[in-house]
Amino acid sequence: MHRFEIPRKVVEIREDIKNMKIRGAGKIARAAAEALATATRNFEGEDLQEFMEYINTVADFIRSARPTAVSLPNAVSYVLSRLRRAKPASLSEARDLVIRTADYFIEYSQNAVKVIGELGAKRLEYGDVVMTHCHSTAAVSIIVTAHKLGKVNKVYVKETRPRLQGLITARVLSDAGLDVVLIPDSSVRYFMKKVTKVIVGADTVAANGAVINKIGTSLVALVAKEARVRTYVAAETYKFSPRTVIGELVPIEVRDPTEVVSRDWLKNKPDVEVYNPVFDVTPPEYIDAIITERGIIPPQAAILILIEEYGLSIKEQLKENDLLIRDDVLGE
Ligand code: RUB
Repeated sequence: MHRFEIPRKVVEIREDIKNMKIRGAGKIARAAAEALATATRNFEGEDLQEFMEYINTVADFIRSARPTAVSLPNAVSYVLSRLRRAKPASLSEARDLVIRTADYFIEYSQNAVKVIGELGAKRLEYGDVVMTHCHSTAAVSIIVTAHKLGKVNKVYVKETRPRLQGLITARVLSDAGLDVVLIPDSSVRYFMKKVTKVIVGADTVAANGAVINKIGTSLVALVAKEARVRTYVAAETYKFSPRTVIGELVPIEVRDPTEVVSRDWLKNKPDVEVYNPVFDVTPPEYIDAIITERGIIPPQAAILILIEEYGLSIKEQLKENDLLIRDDVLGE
């Protein structure tokens, strides 16, 4: 139960993230920033202290929508840590700051995806055939930019069970003029011999360069390594997880079994356990480079991005930025 009433629009944004109407780590981050701005516009009180408590309540509420993509808590902390550090003297100053910072984050994020497209396209060669997994806006940005440069024409898109995000990617890439082959997830090794580069997105990049992305990503990277095909990860820097520096593990979301089989099937076969983890971890050894808006880095350099962002005293920064894990935030 919250002390403050959460505005309806903010409740809707959280619901949309939870039920994946808003999905993909970048879009989730932008929606979180938007939720903070919306909540600020809807604040009806007149007291600064009360506003600070209110916005923290909204932040906790939004952060708990989905557990795996670190872009969600990072976006919230981006706005709130700046608010706290600015020590606003009045309510209107505080409101203005939240709205401006949230808008800035959204703009930064959109621009980052564009820059990643441009940098990533440089790594592709004329005649490359790409394989991708799930639907990543950042990965799509690279493929489409490379296509516009005449470098890539053909893409193998994995359907990505159980939620079939591959169908979104197939549609977007086909609309952009690429030759798209939609393939079942289980056929990745069959098709890898026709592929010259793998490009995927990320929900979270750990301090050691491991990448957490849609379940099945680690298998694509494994098969690509076997076939000596390079795997590139497209990830904005707000997908790097500061908490992993102090040994926190990235929680892997487990979703409802009805995403895998029908409710009737489950009812008829109650003795069968259906388990639906929706992300997996690709170790850094399977990744050739991570393409960020600040440059292309080997996965082992992930820690440098985190130090650049949070400084060397990461633990203190985590506390200040409210990014230390809090059980009450992840629970329902
Ligand atoms: C989406 C997914 C995407 C990353 C990156 O999972 O794994 O590859 O979030 O996407 P879900 P983007 O569909 O469960 O949210 O590059 O768009 O941020």
